[in-house]
Amino acid sequence: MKILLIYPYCLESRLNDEDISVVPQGLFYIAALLKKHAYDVEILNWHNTSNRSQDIKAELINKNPDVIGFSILHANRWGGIDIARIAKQVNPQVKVVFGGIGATFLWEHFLTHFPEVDFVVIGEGEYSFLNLIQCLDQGTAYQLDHVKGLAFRKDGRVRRNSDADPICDLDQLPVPAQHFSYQHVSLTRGCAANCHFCGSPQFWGRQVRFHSVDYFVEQLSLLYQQGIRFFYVSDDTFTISTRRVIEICKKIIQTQMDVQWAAISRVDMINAEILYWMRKAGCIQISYGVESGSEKIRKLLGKTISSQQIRQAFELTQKYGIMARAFFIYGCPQESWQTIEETIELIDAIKPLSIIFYILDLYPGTALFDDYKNRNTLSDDIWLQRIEDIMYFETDPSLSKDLILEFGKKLRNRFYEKLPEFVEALDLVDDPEFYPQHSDFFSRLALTFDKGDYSGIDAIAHKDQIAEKLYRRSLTYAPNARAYLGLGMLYQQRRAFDESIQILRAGLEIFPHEEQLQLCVAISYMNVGDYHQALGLLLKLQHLKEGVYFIAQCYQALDDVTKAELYLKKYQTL
Ligand code: B12
Ligand code: SF4
Repeated sequence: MKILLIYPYCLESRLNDEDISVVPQGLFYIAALLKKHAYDVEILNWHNTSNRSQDIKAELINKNPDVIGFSILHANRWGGIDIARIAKQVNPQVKVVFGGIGATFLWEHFLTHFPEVDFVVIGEGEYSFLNLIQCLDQGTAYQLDHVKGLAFRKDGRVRRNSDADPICDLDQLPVPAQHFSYQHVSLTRGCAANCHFCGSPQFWGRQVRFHSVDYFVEQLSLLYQQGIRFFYVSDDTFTISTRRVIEICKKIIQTQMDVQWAAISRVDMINAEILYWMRKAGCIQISYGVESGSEKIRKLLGKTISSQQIRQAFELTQKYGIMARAFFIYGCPQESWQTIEETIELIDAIKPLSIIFYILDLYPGTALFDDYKNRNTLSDDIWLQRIEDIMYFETDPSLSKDLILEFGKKLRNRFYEKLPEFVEALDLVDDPEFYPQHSDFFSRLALTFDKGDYSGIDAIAHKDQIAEKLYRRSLTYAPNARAYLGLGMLYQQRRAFDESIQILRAGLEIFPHEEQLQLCVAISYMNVGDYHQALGLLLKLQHLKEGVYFIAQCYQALDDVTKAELYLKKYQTL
């Protein structure tokens, strides 16, 4: 039996494509369990196949699956429907299963209106899907009634079996990294909080379940062996158990895994001890849901955190050289210029170095969506419209699209305007044990202004001066190849080649094998006309395409036409 697991495309493209381009972690768990039971299963990341129905058709003909499972969030449900339709045209016998958070809360809607959807797996998917596959494999239709967590059509009506029991011991699930490569990992399932805009509590339950520390670290090690060096820890609140997190951090340090990672937490679930260990073990960013500066709005959203907790968490996190990233939501019930001003005040107080601003969306499975449906006596038929989602402001006559856009503009501009001040105010813990980490922190932040996310934002003033200051701050803590390179390149851009050579040479004394430093200093030498010095360095970099290119340039400048042509030819074949 051939099983395809597909992550379908969303309707709209995003500013940050990364948000929608990653296969949900759950699909790896599901596939690993199927593999353990000797099923032929393949995962397809089709987040970018919108408008490519011919390719989709050809691929489905080629793969010829018996069952297709789609991972549905919400924004990608139409992608799932479109692909399912093509799959049914190709082979009317293929069984289509929808699963995931977006399928769970709209199971009845999908089974009522979309004949191409045969089954919906509700909630946590591993065992329900496996049981369904085993039934289909054995051809025992009557047993479908016994598959917990399954909804389907029977005798012309939609039917939902009893819910599946939550997997109490998450470690009984095979480690997906035995078969797959990915960067998103998690320790827990469930969230003890109950924010009204979030689907997690209803989907996973408010009882938090854990993988063991050993399972989690084994997963990291397997991925590390595959060459993965950066992880996204995707738990709703990774730090919910201080003991477990510290144990994990100690194991990462003991095993000398040279990794960096980002996590998600809550401002009321963080303390100095945990931050100490997280930073030591390579954590570089923690994202916190702050949502709004208005206490009134936070209350309406069910976000039970105080301004004091928010301030403390941001201060403490940044002290350890971890980027504290804030999630804010605007366009909320009772949003006004006054509440936007309160959000700005809070931003000024917590001085975050990164913010993601979202407009409040209403998702099935959330208290706010239920409230909207009840207020307007609506049914799930609203999702028959070919739209991704419904934004809260569209349901509230006191808010208009123009006003929301103005709010967003104001928030973003104010943040960018203040960002240089926030950078200036950074005050890291003065502990020599952390100096290498601090050095890494400042050089990475510098890079963000110099070449990364902030480099293209006009509203941020004096980016190259900020970057220079940060690279220099990095070097006050410890030597850092990224900082030397960054500074060397900044001087190059300013055509201050002698200074560039000086700084890059200093870097090369400490990091003699850093190829980018060698390449960069060679370019500076070329710019001051010292082609012999440049060649001396470049000839060691013949395995790099850029190296070969600049060797050709040097020979050309030195009038060695034969060698220049030789290297140019070599460059063209690389
Ligand atoms: C980490 C995370 C992200 C990460 C990465 C996600 C990833 N690709 O792994 C990033 C930052 C990229 C991200 C992006 C977005 N996210 Co997000 N994200 C999460 C978070 C915190 C954890 C997801 C996770 O790893 N869960 C653990 C794994 C094991 O579960 P899982 O993947 O859901 O799979 C299980 C089940 O869902 C089910 N299942 C899943 N697929 C399938 C398929 C089949 C066939 C079957 C049978 C079962 C099944 O079985 C799996 C195993 O039990 C969740 C909250 C949560 N706790 O669920 C929000 C959440 C899923 N995200 C949410 C949102 C809104 C978004 C964005 C739309 C944000 C934005 N505005 O751009 C984007 C876009 C995503 C998209 N394509 O639509 C919402 C979804 C609401 C909804 N109904 O759509 C959630 C629930 C948070 C919330 N505020 O409510 N997200
Ligand atoms: S927003 Fe975060 S804290 Fe709130 S319920 Fe969702 S996952 Fe939990």
